[in-house]
Amino acid sequence: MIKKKITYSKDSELMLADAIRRVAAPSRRTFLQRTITLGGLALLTGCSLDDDSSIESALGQVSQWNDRVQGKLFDPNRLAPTYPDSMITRPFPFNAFYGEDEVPQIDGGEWRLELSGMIADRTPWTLRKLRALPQTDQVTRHICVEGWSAIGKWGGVPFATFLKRVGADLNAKYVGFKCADDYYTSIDMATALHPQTLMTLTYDGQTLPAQYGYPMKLRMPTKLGYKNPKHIQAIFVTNAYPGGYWEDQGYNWFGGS
Ligand SMILES: Nc1nc2c(c(=O)[nH]1)N[C@H]1C(S)=C(S)[C@@H](COP(=O)(O)O)O[C@H]1N2
Ligand SMILES: [Mo]
Repeated sequence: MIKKKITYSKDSELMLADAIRRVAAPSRRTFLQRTITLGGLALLTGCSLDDDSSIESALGQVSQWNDRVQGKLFDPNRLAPTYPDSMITRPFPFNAFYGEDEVPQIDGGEWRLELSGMIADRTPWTLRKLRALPQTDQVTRHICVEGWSAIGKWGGVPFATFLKRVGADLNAKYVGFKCADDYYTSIDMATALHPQTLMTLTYDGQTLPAQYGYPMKLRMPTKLGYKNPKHIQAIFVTNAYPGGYWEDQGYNWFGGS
């Protein structure tokens, strides 16, 4: 069999650079631009890439393949590094898809955590009830794909404790989150059950401040910043891929750190 050699013009190289800019997280762009060639991408995905949308879908396929590999490599018992209190970054950086003056102001007394999907007891939870569960805290590093990282101290309820308590189906694939600011994301069950995955109620020993996700955020030192939802309003357990705010715009779904 004679293989047709596909050659790519300067134009298609520009299309690739453009597609990478659209789908890749900022910190990965330079890396991808240096390592991915159109020929390589075509070989990986078995498609000839001659327009914008085929390039974008090929990059998406590589990202999904990356999700599966990260999922397989994830060791549910391996702990992320922890640090002494003296290494906490002060002040801790704020980040969201909007500015700090637009942080949602939530009334903790009125707030209810809604549960749905593959969960036996879907009764909504109050903040008071969450605070009555056994609490723990940890000092870990938060890594944001926008190019910064910082060490912080988060306290709250191990998510595994909560999921077992409400009778979540621990064999389901995904746990999804809906937030008060229209942010949403989802994680794999193995990470949900990881011992350092925390339903966070405090920051540095104080009630979680508004800008860091009051009344409750999910903190996972095994995942990148965008996978850590703040101001959580609803949690659901499902086998149907739920995506996420940045993930649906091309960020890698697994998002391991
Ligand atoms: N609800 C909500 N959660 C969110 C975000 C957001 O915009 N809204 N941004 C994510 C991103 S990209 C980062 S880096 C962290 C920032 O958390 P911090 O403000 O505690 O540093 O929150 C994550 N969780
Ligand atoms: Mo981020």
